[in-house]
Amino acid sequence: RTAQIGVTGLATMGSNLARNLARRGYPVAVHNRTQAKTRELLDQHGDEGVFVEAATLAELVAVLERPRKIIVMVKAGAGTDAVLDELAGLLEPGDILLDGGNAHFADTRRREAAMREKGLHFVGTGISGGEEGALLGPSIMPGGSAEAYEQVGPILESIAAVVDGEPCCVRLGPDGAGHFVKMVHNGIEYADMQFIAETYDLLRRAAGREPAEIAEVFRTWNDGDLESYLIEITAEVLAHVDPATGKPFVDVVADRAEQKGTGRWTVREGLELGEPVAGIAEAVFARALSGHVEQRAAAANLPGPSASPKLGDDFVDDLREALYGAKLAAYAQGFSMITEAGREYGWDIDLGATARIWRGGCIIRARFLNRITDAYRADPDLVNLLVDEYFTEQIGRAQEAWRRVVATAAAAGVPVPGLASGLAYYDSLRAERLPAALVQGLRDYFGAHTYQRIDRPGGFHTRWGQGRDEVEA
Ligand code: NBP
Repeated sequence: RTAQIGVTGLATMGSNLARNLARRGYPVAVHNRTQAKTRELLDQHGDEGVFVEAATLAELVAVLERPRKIIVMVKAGAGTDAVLDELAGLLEPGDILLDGGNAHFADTRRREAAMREKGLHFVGTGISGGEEGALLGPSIMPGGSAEAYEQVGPILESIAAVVDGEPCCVRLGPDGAGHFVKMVHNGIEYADMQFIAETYDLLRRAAGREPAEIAEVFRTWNDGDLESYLIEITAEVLAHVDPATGKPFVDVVADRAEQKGTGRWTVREGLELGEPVAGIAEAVFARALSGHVEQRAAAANLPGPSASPKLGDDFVDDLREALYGAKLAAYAQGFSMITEAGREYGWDIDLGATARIWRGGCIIRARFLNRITDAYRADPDLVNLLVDEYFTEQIGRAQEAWRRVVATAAAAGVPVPGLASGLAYYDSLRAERLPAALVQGLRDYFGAHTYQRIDRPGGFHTRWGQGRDEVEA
């Protein structure tokens, strides 16, 4: 028996992707290092389509139609390299390998180059949507040659989520482009969750509302501009009551947020590229701080504000605006970072298409992504999302309320690093003059690092210790 496509690595993601393919009518060859998992998949779901069992990678290669197409869905890192090395020895020029794991884009660039040397195509593919997405339709972010995409694109598009008749899958660019975009997607996911958490905290601690009431607030917000998967599940989680204790679930969960690392990758890469992804960074730092149990316990008695601020009547509406404003700022930061990476690595990523394929299947799926697509369609060279006419109007409308929220949070002693940092980004962007001029002056004073002037070209240095005359550098 032959199969049209193969999947190796049949843990949660791989087995669900294989089932998705089989259900769409593709005969799919399945392989897993531990064969018991392959058996289990076939026993439980073998009737959902045509599966061809492969006991070894050599068997997997043997049963595939040419050019062979194999999706590698193993744990990212050394496991991926091991599987790719073995497969490279078995495949023939023109065959296509897809890595659907959460690979770092630099690894993807390295692997793509190595496979290309061997005449093989390598498509580094970001896949978002978790277990359910993999089975029912994820958001798929492939990067690789146009030639390879011609072969695998139609298959990927047919198993992806669909929004308004369009598949949430598009070729984003060569080599690491797909995994880069997936990384930024995850970074934005971190930021989104942090803003939501801060908003909850303000409703809880500054406004004194109970989790069940706050769930209602989020449910209402999900009908407006904020409509998104994360807002929807926030209402679900907040409304949940712990069956063991009868307490709100959110009150019995340890308040230490963990991370697998893609948020950290985004921030590290933002630093390398000189991109101010502050919203994502604050989200990563907030998780890190939450885990500092010992320091938090030691600091628990540090003084806070002596009186609670009086909340305006529209506090809840203000919070909605602040959350929306911060979210827009974080997306602007993420898209700017993708643009800059495109310049650095020679990709030409279509930002409108990026927003379009995030509308369904993935964790940050949201209604307003349509607007981002529109913005980049209207002007593919938009320098920053916030200067698009629609978003200027939106963030302009939100900013007064956003300021009130950040001020109230500071007065109440409730930390809002994400909301505050987003506002600082907004105000920095729009500032006519930044105090960076003073920083330049200081750098020139202590280190003769030179500066540029606003009135003539060239580099200059002031002889601070010797009469303060200015010389050309
Ligand atoms: P895991 O990340 O838990 O990986 C388990 C799979 O990797 C098993 O099939 C395992 O085989 C195989 N494997 C390992 Br571990 N080392 C191997 C090696 N040296 N050689 C061959 N196979 C090896 O699975 P997952 O949660 O399904 O995720 C798969 C990929 O998808 C990961 O890169 C993950 O980051 C990414 N991803 C996950 C999600 C999600 O929601 N879980 C979402 C999006 C992307 P065995 O059965 O023999 O141990």
